[in-house]
Amino acid sequence: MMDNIFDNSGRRSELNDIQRHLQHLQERFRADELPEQAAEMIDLRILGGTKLPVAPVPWSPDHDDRFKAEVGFPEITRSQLSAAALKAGIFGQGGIIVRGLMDGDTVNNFKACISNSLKSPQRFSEDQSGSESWFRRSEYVAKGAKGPARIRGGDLSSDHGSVWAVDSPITAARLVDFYAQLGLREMLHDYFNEAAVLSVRKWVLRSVPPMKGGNKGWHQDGRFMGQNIKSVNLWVALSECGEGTESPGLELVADNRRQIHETGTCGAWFDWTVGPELVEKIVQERPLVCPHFQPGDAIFFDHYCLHRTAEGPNDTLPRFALESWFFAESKAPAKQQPVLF
Ligand SMILES: O=C(O)CCC(=O)C(=O)O
Ligand SMILES: [Fe+2]
Repeated sequence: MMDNIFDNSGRRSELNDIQRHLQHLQERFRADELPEQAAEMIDLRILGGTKLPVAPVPWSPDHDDRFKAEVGFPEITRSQLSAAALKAGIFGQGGIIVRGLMDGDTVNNFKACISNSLKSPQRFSEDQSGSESWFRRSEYVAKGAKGPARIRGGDLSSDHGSVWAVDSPITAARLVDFYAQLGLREMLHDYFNEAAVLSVRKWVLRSVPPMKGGNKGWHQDGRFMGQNIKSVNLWVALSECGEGTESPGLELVADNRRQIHETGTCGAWFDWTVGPELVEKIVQERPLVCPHFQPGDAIFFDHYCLHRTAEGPNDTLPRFALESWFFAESKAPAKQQPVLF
């Protein structure tokens, strides 16, 4: 079927056909919530991601600098969110916190989605292409792709870990609905001056266990995604976490500079992480923050933001979160496998 319905010439019209078909499927899914519909959409989203236009699009990082008086990340509410606020937040201050981006029912729904996906027997099975509702590996995901990195030490328990959103088609379809309610497609189109896409590898459902005394690497996602991209990460806390809580939050440097720091030196654990001694130097000049997030609070940042999972020494509770990296379609990193949304 997939080969014959798209008999137009040119990438753009092919892409438009896929988008139209996806919209139709998404509407049906909203009514029926059938796993097969969700799975078919994932296939089409990844297939569509191979047809993206590559012609450069004019773009400027100019913004109105509305947050210039702030130290650290500015904070706004959901109703204040706009492309202009995002641009001033990310380019002016290195990121922007949005309080109450997701309501309580939606938070609980996605927490259940993550638990169900983590516990799905199919996640642990050799053949992951079956029709189980909560975990299904699309045939369009690059062969041999292993899924998100495991907790250090290779922990494969079902209570925590990460799952690619594309491996949980129902969750992915519900997330796309959530983005639609936010008006994110239009907002990101304004931000990038072109359509936005997601990706297989950087669209992640997370349940981070409390690891007293653990230590996750400081990193900039641009270090491994490349810098010739345009990105926005929407990270949503589904659990109360961060400073003053008992759940692992996020530590971030509020820094608007566009530079990738040296990695693999200054005491770094991995070749892609920034060593703690270098981070110590950087935070003498730029604020280090570990925001206190309520469930449903979110932060937007891009591939230059230096951050890590914050392992509090007194953590006792897991933390659920959604990580959605969006890319401008003409500058999406092919290695991450772009995905339409
Ligand atoms: O959720 C976390 O702890 C890590 C998130 C992260 O590194 C990211 O969103 O890029
Ligand atoms: Fe990251």
